[in-house]
Amino acid sequence: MTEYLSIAPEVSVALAAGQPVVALESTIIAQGMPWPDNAETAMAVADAVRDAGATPATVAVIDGRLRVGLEAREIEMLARGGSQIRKCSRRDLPLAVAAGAHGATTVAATMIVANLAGIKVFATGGIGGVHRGAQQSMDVSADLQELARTSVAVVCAGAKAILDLRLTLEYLETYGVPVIGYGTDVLPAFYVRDSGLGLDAHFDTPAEVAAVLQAKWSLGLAGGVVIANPVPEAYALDPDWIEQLTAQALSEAAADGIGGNDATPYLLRRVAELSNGKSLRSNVELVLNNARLGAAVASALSGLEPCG
Ligand code: PSU
Ligand code: MN
Repeated sequence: MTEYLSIAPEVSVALAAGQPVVALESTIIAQGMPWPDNAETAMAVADAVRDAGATPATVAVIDGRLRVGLEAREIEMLARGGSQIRKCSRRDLPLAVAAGAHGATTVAATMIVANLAGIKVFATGGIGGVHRGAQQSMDVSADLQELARTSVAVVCAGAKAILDLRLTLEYLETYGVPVIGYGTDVLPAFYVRDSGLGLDAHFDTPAEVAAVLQAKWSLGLAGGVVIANPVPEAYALDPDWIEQLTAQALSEAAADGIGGNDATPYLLRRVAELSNGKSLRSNVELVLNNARLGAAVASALSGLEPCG
């Protein structure tokens, strides 16, 4: 495995010392935001993790190697490459590795690599989910299967309303993935704090969240946990307005025949354009907010007995 995996010295030192580490994904850099906001955000997110007392570990495939902890120039390369960089979910990892290519890792692929490195907490913007119309298209993000099997906690602002959030929660329930509201009783919907869908757990401190992770993995219940952290009030957007823009982006995607791997990046980009960048501002702030919570949860977890 070390033939394929390389962990940055700073990250391996922290892991060996039992210090908190937070994994970060790279699809959000290459496909999730436009240049140069993507590069600036990636750096700011790593700084936010550091300021909160943990070590950031951005995950990507670089020249065919699974990398945990990137240098600034590598983050910039992925950010400039944008959609030219291969978006890597579970199925794509071996292809990118064997080809010696670069790849931006999704939530699913980042969980896989974080787990290989021994990192338990991962912070991002939003997870993939069951797409609207999945009854016909069968478009269900591989992120959900990964959450079912790989023991990494994912801090996110819920999932975008470009998805069918009710079906996404059903899927997670079926596969035994706890969805915890942080400071909320309802699933946040990315730019919006309240999707209207209730959750079964609500915690207000990182220590309570860490106790759930500890209990789950100590019990041998493999798989992830979704820690749903609403976008800060000041950056939340109007739900009706965002819904309208989302509906327009979805119908344009259908008209352009966009599907599969390209669906999520297309919809993200279109909603950002239609909102004159307001959605991007909100996106940046919610990712920073998740990075801070990720660092706090990783710190709380590092104070507990090793589990799983
Ligand atoms: N949601 C966002 N921004 C993103 C993504 C999701 O708000 O950048 C990315 C994440 O990397 C997620 C991926 O894992 O899209 C899901 O893609 P798909 O639906 O193709 O699995
Ligand atoms: Mn998909």
